[in-house]
Amino acid sequence: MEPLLALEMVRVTEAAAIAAARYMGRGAKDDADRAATEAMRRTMDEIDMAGTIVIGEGERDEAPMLYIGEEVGRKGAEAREGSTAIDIAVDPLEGTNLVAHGQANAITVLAAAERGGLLHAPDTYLEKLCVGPVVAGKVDITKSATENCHRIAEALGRRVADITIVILERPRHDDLIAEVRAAGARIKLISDGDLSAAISTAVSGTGVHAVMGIGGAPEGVITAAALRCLGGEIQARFRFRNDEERARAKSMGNDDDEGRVYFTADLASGDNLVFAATGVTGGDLLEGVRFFGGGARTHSLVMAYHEAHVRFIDTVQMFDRSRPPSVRL
Ligand code: VTB
Repeated sequence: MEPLLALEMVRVTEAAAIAAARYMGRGAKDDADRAATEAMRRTMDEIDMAGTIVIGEGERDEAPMLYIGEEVGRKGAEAREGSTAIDIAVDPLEGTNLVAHGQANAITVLAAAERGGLLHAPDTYLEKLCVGPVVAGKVDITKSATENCHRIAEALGRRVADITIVILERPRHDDLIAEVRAAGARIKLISDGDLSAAISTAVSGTGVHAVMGIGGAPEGVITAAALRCLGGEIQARFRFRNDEERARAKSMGNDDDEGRVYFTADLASGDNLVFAATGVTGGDLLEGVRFFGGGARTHSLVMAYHEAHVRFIDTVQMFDRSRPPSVRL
């Protein structure tokens, strides 16, 4: 099922990217997010699968669609009985602010696996350390950022001064930023979007060697799915903002111990992992949506873990068959 599903899933992220890209620079992040979510929801129902959203836009009472527990896919109730159950984690628009301001690196993204193959992460924070395949297994989130900068540099055969760490620009990271600066590494501060940065660590040529710091937990699970497909690594620890979040984590079957380190396969354990992402605004990893008379062109990354294939997909979508645009190389 997996390779075929992966190719179907990319249609979902492509549709969401085209819908969201219409809002680029228009200062309306909620509209961009809604457009992406609606397109994702609509396209998912065209796929022959019995899917359940395990990471989505929120709880049933707070999100109109792609809420946690929502069933997606073309299969009706009866057909669902006999078909393979698929769990799906979506982030219809990672970087709503980036799109609203016309800035780089916004993506639409999802991960899927057999039932139970993705951690049901609550909407809280995770402290993350993400690296690519060459560095995987050589870092340790329980050690200092300084120590990890040295380990990353050593694994890559570089000087610390020649590695780049991505960190979300937030007051909570002031100490981390100061420490990484003192260690001598280069830093790329981002306003949003640690998920695409994390994937970039595992794709050489992006110039990103690690992601450090605290970001969203749901996105951490999707990050894990991508890094597992690419042979990279995420190490993570829950960082709850309050007791309510801690209780919620527990009720969802998670360990509420902030000391526990989750590794890549703890967050995305499935063997039939599928990952798809499409660029909305151009960035380090993917090109953004380019509109032209009669169509749009999208750039996506699609992976199936078992199949061990990583595909970059360049798609031209024609909006009007009666007036097809000329397709360019
Ligand atoms: C955002 C977003 C990240 O985490 O920062 C969010 O840009 C949480 O941080 O990509 P804030 O609450 O401080 O904004 C991510 O969504 C994903 O991990």
